[in-house]
Amino acid sequence: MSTGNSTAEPLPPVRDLSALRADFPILNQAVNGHPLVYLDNAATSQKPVAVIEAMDRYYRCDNANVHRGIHELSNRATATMENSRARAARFLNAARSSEVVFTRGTTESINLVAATWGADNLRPGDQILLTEMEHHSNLVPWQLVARRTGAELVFLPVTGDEGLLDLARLDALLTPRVRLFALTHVSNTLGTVNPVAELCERARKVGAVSLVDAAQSAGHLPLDVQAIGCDFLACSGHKLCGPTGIGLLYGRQEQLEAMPPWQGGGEMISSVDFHESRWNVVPHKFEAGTPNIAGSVGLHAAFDYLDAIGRQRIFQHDQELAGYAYERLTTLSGTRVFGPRTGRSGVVSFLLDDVHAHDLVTAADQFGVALRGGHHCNQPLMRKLGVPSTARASFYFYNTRAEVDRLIEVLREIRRFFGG
Ligand code: 7TS
Repeated sequence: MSTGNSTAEPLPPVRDLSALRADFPILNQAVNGHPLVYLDNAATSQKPVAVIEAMDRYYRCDNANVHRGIHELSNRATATMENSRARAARFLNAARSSEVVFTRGTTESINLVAATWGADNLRPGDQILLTEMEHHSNLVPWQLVARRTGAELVFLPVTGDEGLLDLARLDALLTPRVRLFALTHVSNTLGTVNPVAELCERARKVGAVSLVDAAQSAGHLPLDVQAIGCDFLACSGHKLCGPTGIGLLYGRQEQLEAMPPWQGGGEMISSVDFHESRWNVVPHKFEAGTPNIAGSVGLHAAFDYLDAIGRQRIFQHDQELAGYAYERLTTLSGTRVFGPRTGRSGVVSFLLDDVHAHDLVTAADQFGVALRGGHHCNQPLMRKLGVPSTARASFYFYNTRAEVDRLIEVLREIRRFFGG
């Protein structure tokens, strides 16, 4: 299936998701003499032909700068980009296109909110509530703004290896001193899926603004910002079959309108004088300079591609594969598997005997199996778990049970090699 537009083709039945592998040319190669088994999807997903070709077509036929010219190509590029924005709004079920800001990705989206909303609203004594499972992208920007404003960071704990949020502690921590509750939807290390709608509602009840880091969820499960009820949501295109260098910030219209601009430059202004300027309307107020137009085209194609499959089906597939991997890993003696046993996303972190995660991942690469080893930008969480790093397998809809079997086979080899 290669869908470059929103007219969905007939869907293959769930059991045939592996047929979609044909849409991903990169998967069909040998690495170190073995068929590639790509299990590093939490870092970045692979790209289907539909996305690659849409960007290629844009550069061949329509490329020009946006919102400037009055010539044909410029008008086409502008319409293309604004169409992508409308498509993104539909993908997130935002009420309006103007609630979608194009950014470089999740990291930039969160930094934008911290630097604008945060600097404008936080005062000494205010609290920012985060969780212990946040990626550095949803931690360090808040540390920076806390230092500037005198606000304080507080953390909702994680319950050890099982990796759930300790919701029994929420009432004590989510007090009216909390101005913002920022949390991840899906943990990139533990695979935990957090109940974000319930948590955003709890935030609202104490008058706190909420931000959801959807980097690991947007391409993996149905997402509806209105149902979640968040003020902000951030995600990256490259983790959901789209290109690198583009992502989204969803912000409720009232929030975006009340926020000061972030970067200054072309496009974000309505008029400029030598000493002062007036700002453009939302969302352009937050999009200084020439945007990633080709990226928005690829992102549009990725949204169409994923929705033609159906995110509920992708979630179901992720859960089945991760559940299977979890069970098989726990049957290997000497493995420690992190995160919840059930209801998890397609991310499984583990350790094998005394083999260091980096050695394990380097050895797996010799067998063509791409894993990730390290702290996964979760250093405080690693400290809490009492480990320097973990190995991580992360799945997407094009991965198969046979690939999980191959992973287990390779891990057995590695253990033999390291004398386990
Ligand atoms: N938030 C979460 C939960 C993430 O997993 C990541 C990236 C980010 C934010 C940052 O996304 P970016 O696109 O702005 O870089 N996570 C990972 C990972 O787990 N391995 O590599 C990148």
